[in-house]
Amino acid sequence: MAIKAKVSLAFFLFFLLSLLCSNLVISKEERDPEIKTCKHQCRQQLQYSEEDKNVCMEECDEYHRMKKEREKRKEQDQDEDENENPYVFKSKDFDTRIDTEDGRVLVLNKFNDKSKLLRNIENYGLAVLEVKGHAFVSPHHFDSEVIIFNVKGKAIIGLVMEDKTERFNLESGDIMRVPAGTPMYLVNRDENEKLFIAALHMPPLSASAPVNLEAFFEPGGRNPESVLTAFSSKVLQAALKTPKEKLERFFDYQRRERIFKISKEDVHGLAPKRSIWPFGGQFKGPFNIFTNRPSFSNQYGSLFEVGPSEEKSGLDELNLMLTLANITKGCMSTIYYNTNANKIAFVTEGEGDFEMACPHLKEKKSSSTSYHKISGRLKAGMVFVVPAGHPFVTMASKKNNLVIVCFEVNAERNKKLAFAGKRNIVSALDKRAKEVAYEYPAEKVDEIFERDEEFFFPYEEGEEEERADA
Ligand SMILES: *[C@@H]1O[C@H](CO)[C@@H](O)[C@H](O)[C@H]1NC(C)=O
Ligand SMILES: [Cu+2]
Repeated sequence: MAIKAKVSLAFFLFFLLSLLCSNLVISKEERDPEIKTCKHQCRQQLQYSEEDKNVCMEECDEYHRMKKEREKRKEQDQDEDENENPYVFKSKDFDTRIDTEDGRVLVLNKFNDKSKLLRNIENYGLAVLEVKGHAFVSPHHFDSEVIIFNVKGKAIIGLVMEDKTERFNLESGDIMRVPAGTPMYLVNRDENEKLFIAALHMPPLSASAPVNLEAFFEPGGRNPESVLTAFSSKVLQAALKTPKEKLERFFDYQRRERIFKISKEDVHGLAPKRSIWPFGGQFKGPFNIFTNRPSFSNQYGSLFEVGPSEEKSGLDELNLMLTLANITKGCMSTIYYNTNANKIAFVTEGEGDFEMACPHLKEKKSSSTSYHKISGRLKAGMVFVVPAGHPFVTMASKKNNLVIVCFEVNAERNKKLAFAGKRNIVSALDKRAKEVAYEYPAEKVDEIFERDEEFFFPYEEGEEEERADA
């Protein structure tokens, strides 16, 4: 009996304590100015009955709880990204800059914000455009060089010079350089197929500062705005030699979105005219990434490259290389690294996996290895970054080919050095050093690292997991 009484007393105390604690939590929340104002407003509603007021105050609590939860989740996400994988970017890492019924622009900017490890590419930014059939992207310019890669679809691009516009057709695989400050517009010239464009932004030549990917739109009025509406009315009247009323009427009339559908006739009217003058205009036209033979190609995949040495590509001054890797389903690229280039990789098709070794990230738990294994699941629309010198590998799923478009910055003198395959840096090591370093007969070392295939190999995806599941 005595024991029972003690137990129930303990229970009672515990109950009291927890009641006190929960009260403490509530009063802590009450101190939050936002929830206080919210509840205050509930009490002030004259038309509310007592019950209405209570419901209203409960809603304040609920809202506050949701907000706290959201904040907590956000923090957790950030922690995970920061600590484990600053090199892989998902859709939530993109900012939506333009979002209309007929198209949108997503931007990945400020690589340095995500991690100091990405400061080598802090001056670069990536934009992704999705434009619906027969839609028009209004004329705009950037204070950065823009290198366009037409991932999919058919486009017309118009580039404005001092006194006229040059137009070009863009096909899948086309690369086009838009010099800094050049006003441009785009058209999806197909009625049904969506147009996908990836655009790398980098500082104008001989400048070096982070780019911000903010567009200067020439057309527009007040909503959406034209860059001109930032000027005072007096200045505009004088500069355009137009009376105030006429100008206001004109700007008020401008209600078009940044991206909008246009008529078939307008699309045809915007088609580039065939030039009979063979020397072309001021701009270098598009250069297709599939023009040159692939640098590597076998049944397991192909790698296409266009770099600064290709004069016709427009990349000659930019120290930039564009590559497209098409990894056959169920296959992988070799483990390799870039000697000089930092790679900004954009997954355009399929899905797969990515692994990279990085000595800069510290393991949270103590571990015998100090090369942090970075890994990530890849999906179309994702971006991953591979700094120079970091060995990495990509694998395609069994279901689909994995297509990756890469912007490789600092590409001059860059080499891709592999750890496995016909040519690899381990086999290339001189015999004496190899035997000293590996403490193994040279032929045996070569046997491990060499194989007949080069660059792309077959890969058994997820075999271990499947066996474990079964
Ligand atoms: C990738 O390669 C396959 C053939 O293996 C081909 O059918 C497909 O069109 C290629 N994709 C791209 C984007 O080049
Ligand atoms: Cu690293």
